[in-house]
Amino acid sequence: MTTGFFDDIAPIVFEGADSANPLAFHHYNPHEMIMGQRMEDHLRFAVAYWHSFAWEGGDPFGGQTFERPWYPQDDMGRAKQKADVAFELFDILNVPYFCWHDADLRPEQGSFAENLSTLEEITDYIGQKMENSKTGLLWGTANMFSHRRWMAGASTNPDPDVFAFAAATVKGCMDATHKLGGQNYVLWGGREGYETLLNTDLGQELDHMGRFLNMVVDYKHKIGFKGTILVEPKPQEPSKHQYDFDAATCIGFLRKYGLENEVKLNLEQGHAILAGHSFEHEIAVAAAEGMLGSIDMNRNDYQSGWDTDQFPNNVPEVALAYYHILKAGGLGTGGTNFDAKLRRQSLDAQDLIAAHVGGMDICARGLKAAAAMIADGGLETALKDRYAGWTSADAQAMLNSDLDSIQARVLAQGINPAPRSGRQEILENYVSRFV
Ligand code: XLS
Ligand code: NI
Ligand code: NI
Repeated sequence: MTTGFFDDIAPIVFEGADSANPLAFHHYNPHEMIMGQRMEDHLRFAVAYWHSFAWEGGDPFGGQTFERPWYPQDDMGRAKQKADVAFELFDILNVPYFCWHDADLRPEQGSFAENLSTLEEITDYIGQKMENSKTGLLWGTANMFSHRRWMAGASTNPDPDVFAFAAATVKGCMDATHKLGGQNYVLWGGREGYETLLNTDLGQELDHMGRFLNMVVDYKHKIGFKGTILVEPKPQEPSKHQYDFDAATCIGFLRKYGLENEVKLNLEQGHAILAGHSFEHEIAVAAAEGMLGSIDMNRNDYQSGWDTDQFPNNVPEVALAYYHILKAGGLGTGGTNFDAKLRRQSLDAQDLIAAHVGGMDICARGLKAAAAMIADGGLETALKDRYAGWTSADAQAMLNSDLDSIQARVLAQGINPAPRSGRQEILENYVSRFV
């Protein structure tokens, strides 16, 4: 028996690029082999519980626009009803994973003890549903940014009681993630930052955040959680300045606190843009350090300049992201999480399905284009050619010498570099052939 929320819409199937059916996959074919692996296993799609089921359609100027049978979300019976509907969506989409924050799953009832016990109850309920579903947990995380107690930070809060509350909360969320067989555990520090330095000891806050993350890693090992711990960079919003600004900043932070072999990055397309980067830049930075963990595939509105969390719709951008992911050897325990929400006028249950179907198709197109570029090898050949000088014995020896001897060699050999074209337009034209 279904909840009836989706009007008995049948599971979405692959119908091919020529189909005009809006509720069919045109490009996402889970079984199609790409570079020796099933498309489903490359992309590892996840539905974000918060945007799809907990967000009520508000914006800064207006409240709830959606009407859902599980609102208001302050009751355990309705939390279970929400879970029933969520698993119906997962089945309709045939997605391998979902992701949650504690606050998305359970009713908010106030005290820590109550919230912990309702989290345990709802995750037991979800665990039973997972036994009859193919959908697994990509990651769990704690919402330590919505409630007013977090307004000055969680692990970076000037009040040690908030630090304690945060540690207790993360323990509960890690336990629940472990219980549900989660593949990763995520920390995104929306309030780990500040509004003004006039009231902030930045150095002390960073030390507390580093210590906190070390405790998270210790606890992971203590309970035998095999998943990956991930941090998610974002430059600002909700904080004016966020400590986890971008991939490079997070990597420096992880190294400073001795976490470089324990923690990887969950990179979000929209956050990359907010930080003034492209998504592939963030992916390449993480990959260069062996810290590529997982991705949140949601775009911003390029005019508004904030994190609008829209489903992806730009194949060339998505293709370059997957190109760098494939080059890095894939997503590992990570996946492609749609940290994306409907527009607030998209009221219907069908809109929720169509949004995911479109996002999955765009990612499939991007992945196929990326794999085709790799198979063709044009970009790799151009790259090898551009760096070919470094294969010479003299060039390699230089990396192990010093300024004295390099200067002597420049004088002796009369070295006088001849600039070469970077061929950017030719390479951009090349990419266009594939997307
Ligand atoms: C917000 C973040 C958030 C994290 C999980 O901008 O993207 O949704 O992914 O807390
Ligand atoms: Ni985000
Ligand atoms: Ni995110």
